[in-house]
Amino acid sequence: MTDQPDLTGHAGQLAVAVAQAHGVDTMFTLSGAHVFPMYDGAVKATEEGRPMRLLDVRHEQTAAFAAEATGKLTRVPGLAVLTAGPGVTNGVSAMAQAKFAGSPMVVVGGRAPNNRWGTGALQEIDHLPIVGPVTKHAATLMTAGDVAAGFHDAFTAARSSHRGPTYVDVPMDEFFNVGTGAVPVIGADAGRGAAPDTDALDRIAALITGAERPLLILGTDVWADRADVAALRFVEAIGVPTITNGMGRGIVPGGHPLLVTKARGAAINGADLVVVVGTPLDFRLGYGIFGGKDGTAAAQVVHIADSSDQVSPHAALAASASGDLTSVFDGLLAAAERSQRTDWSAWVSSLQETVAAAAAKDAELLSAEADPVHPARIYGELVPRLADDAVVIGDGGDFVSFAGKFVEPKRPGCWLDPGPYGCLGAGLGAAIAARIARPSSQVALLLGDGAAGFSLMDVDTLVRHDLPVVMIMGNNSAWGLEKGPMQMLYGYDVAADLAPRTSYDSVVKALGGAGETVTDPKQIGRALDRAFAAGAPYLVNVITDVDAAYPRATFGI
Ligand SMILES: Cc1ncc(C[n+]2csc(CCOP(=O)(O)OP(=O)(O)O)c2C)c(N)n1
Ligand SMILES: [Mg+2]
Repeated sequence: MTDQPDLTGHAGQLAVAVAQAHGVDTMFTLSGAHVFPMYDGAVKATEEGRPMRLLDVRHEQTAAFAAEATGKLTRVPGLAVLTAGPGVTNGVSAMAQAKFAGSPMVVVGGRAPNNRWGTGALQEIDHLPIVGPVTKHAATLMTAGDVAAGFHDAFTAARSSHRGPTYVDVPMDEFFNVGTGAVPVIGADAGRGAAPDTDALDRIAALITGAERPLLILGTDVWADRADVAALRFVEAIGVPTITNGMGRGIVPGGHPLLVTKARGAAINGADLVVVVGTPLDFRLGYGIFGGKDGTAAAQVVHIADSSDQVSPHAALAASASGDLTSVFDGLLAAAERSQRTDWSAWVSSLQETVAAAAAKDAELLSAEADPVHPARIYGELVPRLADDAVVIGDGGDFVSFAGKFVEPKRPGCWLDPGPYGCLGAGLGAAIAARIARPSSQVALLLGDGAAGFSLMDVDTLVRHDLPVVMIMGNNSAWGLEKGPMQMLYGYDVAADLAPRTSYDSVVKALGGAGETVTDPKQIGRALDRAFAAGAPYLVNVITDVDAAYPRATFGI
């Protein structure tokens, strides 16, 4: 970092200038006097020819989820500005979600003034003990003079691997005060991780080339660390079958012969070596135990992460490495090319046969004529209508699990799910962020009817800011992902039903958008065409069969 000459202005102006230096162009917020200086900073910067868009929403969770999604999509920290007290506490779930998913974002909080602290000022609460556990860095900047350096620290921590949410607040009296500070100049290499240990890469390359049935799993951090291109180069050069998850989806594009996500069970249970890159060995990956069923040996496991503290300590590992993931893939490829590798053709073709069989089985569900509609049919209609650069966002239970099965992104950075924190309600915030980050792409938000209740009022934000997105609802009139498991465990369910066939499209219309209810599977395609052509926020409310639950063997716990 080199510094430009010092800037003098009120603390909001300093904060906005530092955010802009880090590449931020949008501030997600909901009004509160404690953070007015941030708004005035944005207005003044815009007047001076440095535009900072103010995107005001209807619930702070939406602002914070929009910032999280911006971080995921652009790989530049998203910025949420939340007023003191309830504004900040309403953003806590999104911060926790960002911590779990390694999403770069900065939350700026208001704070009761220093000169009244301890005397009972409005919303006087110390936020740091609340946000500390859900952020990677949290600080109160006590004077206007601390703001430029404090914001730079927050952005730097958010964007450096392992990425995550950071938090700063400024006491209200100091926020309005004038200070001086340095505005940083951020280099192209900002946030890049450490160089990986070459001996570790040599050991891992030897494990890979010597394996008989290797499997590679690519996760969110491969995308976040900008290693998606190097990862695909590695996969194609050595020909290793690959599964992707989270933001890793699309790195090996849907339909690629080495993408074996649809043969997940066969791949995981049949592999003798599993190399996991850029995602924790958590519940989504069986806590790092692969195979070992029916008396067969479990696979050897290699874990590679963007930073050393992300290597899962609980798993028995044959090897591990950490650091900048582009260097990891390039280093592994160079080492692998120096040695002879085992012939994997039988392993790869058996997985490809399993993929083909699974795809054929999917095709039946994707064209299901059932009445009420089977949720899979919605994807049968949606997937052929998606362009390669479409952004698909999931917010729901079973309905989104079906999407994970049927939507295989063609490009990385185009799939947003809540990640391991699994928080319902991120949908509208993520859709707002996607519409801004990818102005010429389709944005498809998949909503469960339950999930929609958390954030549907923010259709108002889409309307006010002219942000057309297509919302597609699987409306089974239930919290389906809880109803099914409760039935399985108890033989009955409670607290799992929602009002039948609610006309959520009418809610969207009342807020100034458009939409329709669909009950006939044959009408879904035409409804989607109208939605994508509408140029306005549009909800296709498809009434689906509550009994068509996503098939699950476990509760994921
Ligand atoms: C904030 C939050 N509250 C509760 C849950 C627990 N939960 C997970 S899935 C689910 C049901 C979602 O229902 P819906 O969005 O209608 O999707 P469906 O499963 O019916 O397709 C619930 C309540 C959660 N993940 N997040
Ligand atoms: Mg539902």
